[in-house]
Amino acid sequence: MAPSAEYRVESDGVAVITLSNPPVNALHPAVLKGLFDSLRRAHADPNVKAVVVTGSGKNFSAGFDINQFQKQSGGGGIDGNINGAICEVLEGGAKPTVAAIQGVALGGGLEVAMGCNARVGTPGCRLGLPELQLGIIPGFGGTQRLPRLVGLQQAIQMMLTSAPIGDKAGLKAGLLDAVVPQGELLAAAKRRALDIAAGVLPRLQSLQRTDRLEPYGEATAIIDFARAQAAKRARHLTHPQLCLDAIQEGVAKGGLAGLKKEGEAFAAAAALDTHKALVHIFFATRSTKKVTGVTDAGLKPRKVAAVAVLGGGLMGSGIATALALAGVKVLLKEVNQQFLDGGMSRIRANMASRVKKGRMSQAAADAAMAKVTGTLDYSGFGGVDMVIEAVIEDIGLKQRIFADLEASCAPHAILATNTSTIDIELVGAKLKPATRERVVGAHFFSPAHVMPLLEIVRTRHTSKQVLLDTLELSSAIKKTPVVVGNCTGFAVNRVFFPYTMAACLLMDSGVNPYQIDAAIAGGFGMPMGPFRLSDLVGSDIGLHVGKNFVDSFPQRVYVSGIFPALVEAKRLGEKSGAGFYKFDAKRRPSPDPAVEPFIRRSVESAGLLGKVFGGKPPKLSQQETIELLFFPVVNEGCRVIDEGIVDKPADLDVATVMAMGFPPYRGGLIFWADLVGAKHIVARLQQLAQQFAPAGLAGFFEPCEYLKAAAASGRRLSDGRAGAASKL
Ligand code: T1G
Repeated sequence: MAPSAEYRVESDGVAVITLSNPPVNALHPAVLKGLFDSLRRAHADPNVKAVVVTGSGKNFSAGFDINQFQKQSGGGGIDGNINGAICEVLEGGAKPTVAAIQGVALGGGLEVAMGCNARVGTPGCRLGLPELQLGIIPGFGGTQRLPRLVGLQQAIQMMLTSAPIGDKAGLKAGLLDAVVPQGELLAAAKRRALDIAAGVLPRLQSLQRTDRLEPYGEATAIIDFARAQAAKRARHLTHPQLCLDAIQEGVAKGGLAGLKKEGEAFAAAAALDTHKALVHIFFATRSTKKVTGVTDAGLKPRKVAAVAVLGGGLMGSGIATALALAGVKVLLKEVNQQFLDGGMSRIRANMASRVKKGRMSQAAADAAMAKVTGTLDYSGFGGVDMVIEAVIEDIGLKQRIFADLEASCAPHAILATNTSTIDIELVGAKLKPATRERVVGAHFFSPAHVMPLLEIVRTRHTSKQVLLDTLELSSAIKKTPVVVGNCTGFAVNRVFFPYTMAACLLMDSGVNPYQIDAAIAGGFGMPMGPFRLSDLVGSDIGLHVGKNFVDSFPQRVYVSGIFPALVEAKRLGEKSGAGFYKFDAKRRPSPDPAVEPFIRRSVESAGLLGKVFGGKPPKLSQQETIELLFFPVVNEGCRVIDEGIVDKPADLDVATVMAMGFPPYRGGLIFWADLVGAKHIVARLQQLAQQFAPAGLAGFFEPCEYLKAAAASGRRLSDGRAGAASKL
């Protein structure tokens, strides 16, 4: 159905304009034009007394059509004139207007609704201005109208967090004038519109209102506080400040001046790379579900209603929690009663923590908990659609378990392993060929009920149906899936192994690890630096996982002496109270002088200072530190693309953002690398390879063929392996 705004005049004299662009009625230019033309018709028609604007299907509107941003640079060709005029006409045109809101009214959708003289919502509707999440600011007057409807405090909160509010909060805040059941929505909106037309109810214009705005002094203090908060939370981002500029102008000089400023600030934000990066992430996150040769193969996904989880440790209980929260029946198996009790209480604790944080009610937690049944044997396994094995990383044990599963499960059941270090082909190696088709990796990230990514690892044998069903499950449990090929570390851990290694190499060259952390966290925008991350993960785990990469890719690893030394001294990180940092009772980190001797010994045994730097520790700028750590990561990312481990480069962007906290406003690893430019990355890697060659470490930096080819041809890294068949 072509995007449009449908127009009809009903017998009571109300013109109903329906925004129509399924599934979310995004405001495509044709919808906006249709809305504008319909408003003109309504105003010109003497039989029309009032206007109701609504959306087709389940939603009012999710705002401006984000696809337009990718098609046209600099704000997607938003036509300030027509859009400004729409809200002006809605607000102050010849006939009163009421918005009838079901489902979402987001961004430009809410702005259209706020242009109306009143708003009627339905239970469950969601109202918000999430533009900042896309690196822009509200552009249809939202920066001016929302503060005038709900007050600055709440308006700024809604804009800076991008979080929508529901019908109850909307009613309380004054954003909605009434909430009625879905079946009565149109009638209630029409009645209100006619009442306004008849003068029974006042015709309010949001932009003129002053009753909800805080007094000037208070308003200025709120804006100043918000500026400081935004700068602290996202110091690399300028668009939140641009949004506040527009709000401030409106407070100081009135709504019309504010609208003008909003237009300028919008254009400034839309020109930034941040905006392009965040729009890229918006679509990339939704496209990971589309996998070449799998989701386009004409198969139907089967519902996974019951899942057995093997192992109630940290991972197993987290996975069971995620499943139960989504209403999936869970059978948790452990080897003895004590371990089973431990697993069940971990799940209970996960639920309790969500209740405590106000993220769910006690009743919902109880209902989710009731989905989980414990067991010590395989007797119930015949009734499950899927098994997720999350036991210790021991190949012999896993092979025995998979043989048991082959015997106990139904022939359709998916047999998944949550291993992060073992070759999945080996896990299924002893099974019958038909069973091997049902073996897949389901790699969750810890804590599994919180982290948003699920790596689905296919082997050469995994069937398309099994992949499709696992994709379906990931949607059901609200995880973003990436389907990846089977290799050491799969996509995420493999791409990031050079990161910690490069950090150690720099530390072993005499650079202070806290300085490295500061460059990567505060400087680049990762949630934490590599040494702080190592303390979170545990140096013992890091050592164990690192060994896999050393075995698999010996020609391009750096092995530091620091990890074995820390593990031997039981400095495991946060869990033991000290690693690179020391931790207080509340697990807050601070630099630890006690780690210095370990670092000194590691620097001495590495010998890099002498071999590479002539005895003088290097003085690296923040930018050089970032490049030294991330360019080897980009290099490995390019190998992963070239080997067909990911379906498309954008999958790697989503995976690095969701699993590693790569700053989304940089667009993910490969998008960022394209902004930096393959040419520069190759030149720098070659220079580093040469510099570290005397220490036998040229291989750690040597750029791969894919990267070099892109640098030579000017192709973007995100273009993928042109013409090459997927090796997945
Ligand atoms: N434009 C275009 N397509 C959109 C869209 C939009 N605004 N919102 C969603 N879609 C597509 C999405 O790509 C997917 O497509 C399908 O709809 C279902 O979405 C002037 C400039 C509405 C809460 O930021 O938050 O207004 O993958 O898979 O989980 O100030 O989508 O099926 O092909 O996400 O039920 C501001 C963004 C725009 C809202 C639904 N608006 N959307 O979530 O399904 S800028 C937003 C969402 C703006 C003005 C400014 C969510 C959702 P496909 P979905 P969902």
